[in-house]
Amino acid sequence: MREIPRIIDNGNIGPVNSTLVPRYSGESTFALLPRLRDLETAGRSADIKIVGAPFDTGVSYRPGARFGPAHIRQASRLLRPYNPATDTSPFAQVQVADAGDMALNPFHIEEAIATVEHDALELTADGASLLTIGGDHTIALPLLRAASQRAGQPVALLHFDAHLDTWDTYFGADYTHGTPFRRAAEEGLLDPSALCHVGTRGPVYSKNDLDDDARFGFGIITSADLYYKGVEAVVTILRERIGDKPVYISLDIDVLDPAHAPGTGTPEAGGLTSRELLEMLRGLRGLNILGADVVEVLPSYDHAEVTGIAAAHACYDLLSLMADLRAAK
Ligand SMILES: [Mn+2]
Repeated sequence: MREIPRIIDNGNIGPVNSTLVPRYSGESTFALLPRLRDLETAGRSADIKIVGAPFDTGVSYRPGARFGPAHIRQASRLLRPYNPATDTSPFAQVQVADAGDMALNPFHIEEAIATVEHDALELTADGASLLTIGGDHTIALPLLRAASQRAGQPVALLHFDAHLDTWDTYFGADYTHGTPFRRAAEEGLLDPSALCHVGTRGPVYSKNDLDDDARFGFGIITSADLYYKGVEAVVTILRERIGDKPVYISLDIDVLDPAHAPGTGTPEAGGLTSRELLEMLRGLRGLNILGADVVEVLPSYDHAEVTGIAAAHACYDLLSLMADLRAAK
């Protein structure tokens, strides 16, 4: 068999050239990008790494996010190298690679959390930026541990989600997909002056949930706020809140309305459109983004790749922001 031709632009090895090889064939890496191990075998490194975290032992309702990374990669085959919305070519600006999946113990949450933290630190030890595809939201805690350790300070957090994820425990368990940001606040990983949830909605257990959340320092832009204020005004609020602080972005796909993301673990009516989400992400250009994750994609409840495609495109716009930031430095 002949060698797979790739797009090489600005000296960076990019996706498989889909004008020569059909994009539905071959290995399923994110956006048909090269594998990290192939680059390393060739003596190269990557500026941005995409890694899968197939893990869903922390879920409280529908399971299945362990299959999210493979599903998002499959749905990402249609992504192309130039992003007209930002007028950038992320895979040419910097070297981007798919690092494969972390090997996470499905029977031991604490061990899996420790593995995510370890692997995230190892993947970023050479200064690379990391985009993690989940997996359930439990993984945000070890990813924040790694991000704040690397930053050497508590970090700002932009959290796109239908839910607060600052609950205390479920069934006495501290580490679940509904509790990562309370644990992160308790561990001092977060800068309380620069935290914001975006897209929250739906009922909570009691008003105390909101009081606790505010005590940790979170601001809230609800899904309804976005509807009434509009994307541009919300982006302005978020940019003012974050400023130039190092920020981590955690994106639960259930921030989208179930019409735009049916394949998720705890769906809530009244959510964002994928257009609103992508436009908000594009508005964050220039922020000092340390890393990001996209979580809670469940292929078992998805159909027509609706959720997978939305997640793949959110990843692409996050990568565009991260590549542009690194290229500007
Ligand atoms: Mn969540």
